[in-house]
Amino acid sequence: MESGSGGWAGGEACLPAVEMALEDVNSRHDILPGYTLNMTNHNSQCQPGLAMQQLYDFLYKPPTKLMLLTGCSPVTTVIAEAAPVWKLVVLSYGGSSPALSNRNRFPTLFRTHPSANMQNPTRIHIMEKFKWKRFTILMSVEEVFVTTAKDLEALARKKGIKVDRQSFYGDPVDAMKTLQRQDARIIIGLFYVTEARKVLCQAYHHGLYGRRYVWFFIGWYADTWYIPSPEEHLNCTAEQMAEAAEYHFTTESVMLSRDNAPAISKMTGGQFQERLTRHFQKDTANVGGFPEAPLAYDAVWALALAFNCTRNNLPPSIQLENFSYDNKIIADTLFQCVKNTSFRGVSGKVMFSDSGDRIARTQIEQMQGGKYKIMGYYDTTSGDLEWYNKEQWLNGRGPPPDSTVIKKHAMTVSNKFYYPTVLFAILGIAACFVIYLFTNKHRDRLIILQSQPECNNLLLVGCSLCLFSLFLIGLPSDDIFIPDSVFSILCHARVTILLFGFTFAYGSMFAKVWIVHRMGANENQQLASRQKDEPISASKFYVIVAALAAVDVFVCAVWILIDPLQLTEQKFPLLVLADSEEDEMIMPVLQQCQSNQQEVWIGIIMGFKCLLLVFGTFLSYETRNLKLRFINDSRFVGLAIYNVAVMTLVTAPVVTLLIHGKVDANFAFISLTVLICTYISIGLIYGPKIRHIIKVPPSADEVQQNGNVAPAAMSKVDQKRYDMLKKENETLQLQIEERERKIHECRERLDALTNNSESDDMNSHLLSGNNKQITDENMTYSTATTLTTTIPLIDLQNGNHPGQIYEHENDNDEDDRSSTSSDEILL
Ligand code: ABU
Repeated sequence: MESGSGGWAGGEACLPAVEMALEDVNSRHDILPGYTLNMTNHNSQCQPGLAMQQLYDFLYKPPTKLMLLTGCSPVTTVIAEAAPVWKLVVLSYGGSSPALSNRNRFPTLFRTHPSANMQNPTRIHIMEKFKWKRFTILMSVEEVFVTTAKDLEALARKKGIKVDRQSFYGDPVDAMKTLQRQDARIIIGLFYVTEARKVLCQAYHHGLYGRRYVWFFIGWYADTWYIPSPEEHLNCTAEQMAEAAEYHFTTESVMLSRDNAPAISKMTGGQFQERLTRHFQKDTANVGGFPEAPLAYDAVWALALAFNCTRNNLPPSIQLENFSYDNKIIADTLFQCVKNTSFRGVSGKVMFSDSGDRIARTQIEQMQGGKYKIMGYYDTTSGDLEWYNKEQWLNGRGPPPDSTVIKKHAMTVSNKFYYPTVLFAILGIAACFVIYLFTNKHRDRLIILQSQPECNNLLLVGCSLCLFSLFLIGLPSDDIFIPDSVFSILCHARVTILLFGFTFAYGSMFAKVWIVHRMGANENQQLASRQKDEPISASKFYVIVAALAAVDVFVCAVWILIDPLQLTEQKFPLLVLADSEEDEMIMPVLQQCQSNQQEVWIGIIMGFKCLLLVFGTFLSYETRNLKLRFINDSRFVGLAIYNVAVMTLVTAPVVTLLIHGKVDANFAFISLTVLICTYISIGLIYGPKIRHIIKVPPSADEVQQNGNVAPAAMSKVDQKRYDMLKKENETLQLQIEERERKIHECRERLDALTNNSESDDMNSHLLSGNNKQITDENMTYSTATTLTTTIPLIDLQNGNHPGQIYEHENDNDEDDRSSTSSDEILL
């Protein structure tokens, strides 16, 4: 009845209770009149081997025994398995093992002790009450606990609660380490009290106690069970054990009737306890088996009533004292009588189910300040929990979580990046809109007319789309949450909008350099030079942009249809919150748009765009000196293409390879690229036009239309050269006028000389010496036929070639000199 190296030391209180019951029964004349019940007892120390040896001695020594009374589960198990051999009924007051409910294995067993399974619904109910969805069972490898754990696990699974199980035999150190590794927080301990102390001590040393942990122990330990006894040599002091034991819960079947109505023994539960307490000199809280003593007392009453019933039900020829270990009649009658037992005991109503189990309520207690306080009762039959709301938690904050709370933290674009980007994007879109209105208003101006305004409008649309895509690329931001259900739509929207924006913006510029290049590269130079001045249909540009957009439409459609983008979460290492006392950790999660074959799709799109960028850059370089009248901004377009190509070809690998996973850096890089590309492109294409429209009045355009040079269509360099040559031309004109004046004077003087009646010889001599020097008043004149300077003439009338300069070289040809007068050359 007492525990040996482990087990349950219930005999300490149960033996006096049994003796009390025998005394009470034997004093009753209405029960077994003429008989006196005797008991022979042995202390099996809860060791099955010792118990079996004692059983053999016990049975083979006279007198013949009529019934067996057993204590703890391991002993009850072996005794109850063997007892049918001797046709003996076994009544257990201390066996709680659920395995004992197996009628096939233990055909003659009854018990006044409720099954340990009885507490499992209570445990599950408490888990639900405190919203714990996970717990761990720590158990000693004994059948009583293994079967209890199995039942508990099955119940938990039905309720969707996750259960881990750890078992140990003797030393719990390894199991405790595993609990620590598994991050167990709610732990249900199933073991005898000796192991319970070892577990508590290890819990103290492993830090598995306190605010984060909740322990559930079996409720039938003595109240001061956690105080270590010197002979156990635990490596923990009583204070440490008390500290670790604080706020643990216990569950145990109610074993003492709280009813005021007296039991069959004419005592109430309370009166029984008072009477029993008088047997002990020490505090009953520390007496082994004191809680189970009413069960032992009632077991004797049940036994006595069953004998009484058997005596009354046996045929007149058979007496109880005729019982032998092969007497089936008496054995069967006794079995039926025990089975039909029903009386009010000091432990409550005593009756047995078909499997021989006792039905009882469960009491839940919590240790608060070193004392057990009743928290409530659970009625297994009705499923009702009577809860007094007296539970306490360390630090006064409600129940702890059942595991480390891992809070997902979506890595979003921070506001300090998102809002400035949005602001610039809005400004950019507004600028596009204003520019469209402005150019549309001045659509009749030559500088607009000759710049392919339809194509430029596509640029504005494309830039606006690119800028708008930044709103979506920056989501989710710190302030803007995107529900998972719409994330996929967001993924597709931002990819397609950016893609089409790029195609419209870049495509419109690409179309211009392409057409300029085509015309410049035309083998028929005459046709090429004629085409230079011919208007170009907008449809040519539309076709090129539409072709590029068609590729996008095709790729996007196939992508979305066969391998759509989905929300995926990339998880990063857990972070501990520095200022959190609660059991919380942060898991950074990067929400991404991902396809199964993401790399393939990115490769196709990026490859195509890269080719376009490189090809566009090549065309821009090739056409840098070519100019078409009706694509008057081709040089600026070329510059914009260089800019877009460089920015994009740098950004794409940086974003995809180097800063992948860094949300802010990624967004900043993309948005800067988009903003710079769009702002610069718009600036280059529209800046000069707007400046010209503002500075040059429309009337100036008319003059140019009539054939003059259109300065606005020239580059700055051309304009300078034009101004310089114009000045030079004016200077030369003045010089010519001066020389003409002097020639005129010479002629006049010559005429005067002729008229002065000089001889004819003299006259003829003078007139034939065209190349000879004429000296007059210390001055020397030479004729204009000696002019050898290269004179640039600017065809001011040929307005079809703005800034075009023709160089006309007058070489010193003798033939020309003889046939052409100086006047003709200068004109
Ligand atoms: N209440 C004591 C149970 C002991 C045992 O089942 O072994």
